[in-house]
Amino acid sequence: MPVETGGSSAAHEVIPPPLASAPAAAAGLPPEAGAPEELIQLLTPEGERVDHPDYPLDISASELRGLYRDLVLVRRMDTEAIALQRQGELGIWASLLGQEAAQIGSGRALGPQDMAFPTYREHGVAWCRGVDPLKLLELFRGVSHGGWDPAEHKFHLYTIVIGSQTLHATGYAMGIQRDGATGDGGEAVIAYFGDGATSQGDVNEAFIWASVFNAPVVFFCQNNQWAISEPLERQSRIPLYQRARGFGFPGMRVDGNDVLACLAVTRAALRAAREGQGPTMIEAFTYRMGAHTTTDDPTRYRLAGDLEAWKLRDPVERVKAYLVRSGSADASFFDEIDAEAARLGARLREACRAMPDPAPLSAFEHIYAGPHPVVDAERDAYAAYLDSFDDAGRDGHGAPPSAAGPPGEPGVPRVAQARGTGGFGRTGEAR
Ligand SMILES: Cc1ncc(C[n+]2csc(CCOP(=O)(O)OP(=O)(O)O)c2C)c(N)n1
Ligand SMILES: [Mg+2]
Repeated sequence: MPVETGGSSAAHEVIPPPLASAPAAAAGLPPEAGAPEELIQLLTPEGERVDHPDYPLDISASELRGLYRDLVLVRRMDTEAIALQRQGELGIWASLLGQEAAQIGSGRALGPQDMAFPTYREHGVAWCRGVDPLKLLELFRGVSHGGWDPAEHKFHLYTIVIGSQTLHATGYAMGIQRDGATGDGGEAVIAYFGDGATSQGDVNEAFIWASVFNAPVVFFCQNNQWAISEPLERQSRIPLYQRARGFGFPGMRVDGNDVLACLAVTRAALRAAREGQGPTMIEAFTYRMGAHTTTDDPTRYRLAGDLEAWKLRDPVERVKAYLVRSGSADASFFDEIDAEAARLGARLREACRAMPDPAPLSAFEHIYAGPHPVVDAERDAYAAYLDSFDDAGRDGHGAPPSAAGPPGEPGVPRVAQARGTGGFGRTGEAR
């Protein structure tokens, strides 16, 4: 049956369903998740532990409780960040709601020596790498250029350019391969990206380089079914994980809402990378429960019913159910975690509001490793603009810098005007 989507760019278009989709009802997933034998699951949506012959996982009750704590705390961080954005404290936020298990499972599979390359949504992985959530808020508040030291946390800066981090990760992986830093207990690399990113040239190039050079990199794709308003059907005619085979390395699909399956499969793929078996692609089959970012309104392009179905596959609730079912946690444990989440929320709210504004001219720092004439010209123009306010302000005719653009041609973006003062070629393009 053709499916009608209401996507902004595909309104009223009829899109046939993807090929090769056997029912996955046994795994509690929609038909497009594929046959149960192609979906790796260790914990069902009802919180029942199941075995998979290729991915045995021995996990203690205390480790399980630790994963639950991670899931709850990153969800709380995300909820606070959305609220802070709505209150005008953050410029924008990209929610991870629904993707907690994919991020915590894969993030906890990493060793301290491993290097991770995220997109802009990997708040759960950041948590696993020991990045203070406040550092993420700094970035989305626009008061820092990045927020954390990638070398200290072995967690690269967030990357907005879709898919480009897969090339960075592959290059890095080829580097550690040449340094002899892999091997037993050695380093491996993981690159995160979305379903939409798989259509990017960069990602396909990264796959080829990683494959032919046998680079120690795991490609972890969170298939959350949407690339802003573009549905998965617009990215691929086959399940995404099957793409890996065409590039010459293994791919597998894991229940992305199952933290145990994500942990076990990522561990195995990292081990293979360390041992010299080259790259693996993991497709974590999940769903973006919220908007693409706080600037987006998903009710314009998707059905409320889909959301309701995915709520039943919640990644946090199934771990809670299993903890209770297996007698691994009691009510006091859940109360403690809730109280810790409330404390985290309060700390984030207070500290976010108290963040000092950066000096305006610091926006021009760290653009290039050394001085650059275009940047120098832009900085000088902006400094002159800021200086102009003292006079204007004294005359009582000034407006605060945040409410007005610099003097110049009306209707021309500020950046283009600032560039214009330097007289460099790109000015023409910008105009
Ligand atoms: C090279 C590039 N093209 C377009 C965009 C605009 N853009 C931002 S997010 C996005 C969708 C990405 O979808 P997906 O890879 O599925 O990741 P998700 O946001 O769902 O996590 C697009 C097209 C961009 N940031 N970079
Ligand atoms: Mg997506």
